[in-house]
Amino acid sequence: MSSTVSLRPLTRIEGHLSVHTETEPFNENNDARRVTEARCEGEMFRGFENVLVGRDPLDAQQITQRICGVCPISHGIASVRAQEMAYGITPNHNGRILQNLIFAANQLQSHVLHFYHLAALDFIDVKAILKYSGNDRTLKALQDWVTHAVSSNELFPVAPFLPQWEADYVENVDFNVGLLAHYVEALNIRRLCHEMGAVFGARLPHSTALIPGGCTQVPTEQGILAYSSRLKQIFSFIRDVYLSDLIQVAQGFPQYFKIGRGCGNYLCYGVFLMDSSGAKHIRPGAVIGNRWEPLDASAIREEVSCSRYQATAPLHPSRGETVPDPNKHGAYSWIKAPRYRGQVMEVGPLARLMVNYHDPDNTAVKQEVDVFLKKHDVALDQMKSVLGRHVARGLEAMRIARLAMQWIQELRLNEPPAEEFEIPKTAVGAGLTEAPRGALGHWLEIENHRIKRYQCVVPTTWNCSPHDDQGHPGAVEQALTGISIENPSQPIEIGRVVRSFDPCLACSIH
Ligand code: NFE
Ligand code: MG
Repeated sequence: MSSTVSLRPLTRIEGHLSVHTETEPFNENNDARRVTEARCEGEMFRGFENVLVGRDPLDAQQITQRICGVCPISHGIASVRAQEMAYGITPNHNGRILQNLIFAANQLQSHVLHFYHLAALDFIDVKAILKYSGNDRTLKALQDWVTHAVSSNELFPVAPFLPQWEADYVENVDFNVGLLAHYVEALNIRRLCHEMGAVFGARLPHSTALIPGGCTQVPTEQGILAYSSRLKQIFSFIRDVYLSDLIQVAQGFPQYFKIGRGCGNYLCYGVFLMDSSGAKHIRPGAVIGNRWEPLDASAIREEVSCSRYQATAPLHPSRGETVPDPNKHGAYSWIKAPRYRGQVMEVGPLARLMVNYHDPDNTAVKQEVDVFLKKHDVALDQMKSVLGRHVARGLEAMRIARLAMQWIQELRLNEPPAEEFEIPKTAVGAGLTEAPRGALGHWLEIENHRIKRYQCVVPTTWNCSPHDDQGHPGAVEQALTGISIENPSQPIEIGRVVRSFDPCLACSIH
């Protein structure tokens, strides 16, 4: 008889993800057992797509940002891209740069958040702080906190640090305490990212300044200084702290270059407009098997056979429907199942890396990745793993910070920050971009100057999708299948695999 191991909720924020795994039976010795099947369940319906129907299209970039507090700018950008197509405009010079700068700030915030605050505690032995003998005030405060909690058995007040699962942590006090110190420092870096985004975004996390065609804020010398001074600090944190912590974790847990491979297909819509032609710094494309192909957005379908929505044939998002059916027979999740040419696709930093690496016209990314892989003796194929996803995210943070340093110098004082537009009576538009967690699309239909249809297909919808009508499990479900669990009551392996995708359930169901 197989055993079931279920975790709910699984993520440290943006909750309501449950993961259920079937494993080979555990014997009396409790030997590690392989996962034979996995199911991702999104537990809550939200309904943003339906809330938008009948509204002024200009409400969309404000309302869709509320889908999530972690990646709001991605939704704002996807929405303004969809509207720009519908209105027949592209951002002017300043509009494009300002959007890129606000977006970069939010992407950097999200990558730092993910590594330190959502994932790192899977790899840190928090109780190592009890052996700390230095004088750092923050670490001493953390030590007092943990000492009190452990001695009084009151673990709740030290969440999210304790309680934590027993696992194969690295037995080195400096390793663990160093990561804890950076966990705290990263909180400050995220504050700087939010402040940096608010310089031109007016406020964060939900920017009021994003509009179709650009931004409502004009570039000023003070703004440029305020942005650059923060960017310099963030840049050096990523280069000197984040990347070196990533390498330490990779050296401490090398087995995770072999665990959590997943479906092996990668999709990227591309992000950060380079000019008015629509070309993007991170380029779009797909890799199926090891074969690269240009992106064909007409090949996207969402299907709902295992999702709690009224059954339809698989639909392109421009024709998509969201009709909840909570008691649908055979359905086990509120997440839909997007597919590309009928294939399960992984999205996110690893997908962007793979798609850009294999893109025949993009030798720069290949060179950069090859230098890293050679230096650390990692094969490209090993990147299809838990650690590969973390490494891809870190390398990308570095690339985005470098790009932002370029963009901030390209703003033109005394030029308008946005293109003008009129809302047509009838129009359609699609906004394809990359959120921190992967490919994000908004599809919009306008009738009588109002929104008639609004559909979002979101990164975690791709990654945490349930089985489809062909019986193919989603990307995270596939990454879990085949892993071994040492201890069914402390299934840290499941947490490490799933969190390497950085799931956001608020986004995935929207
Ligand atoms: Ni709510 Fe989001 C997802 C990202 S979508 S965090 O999935 O990144 O824009
Ligand atoms: Mg949707």
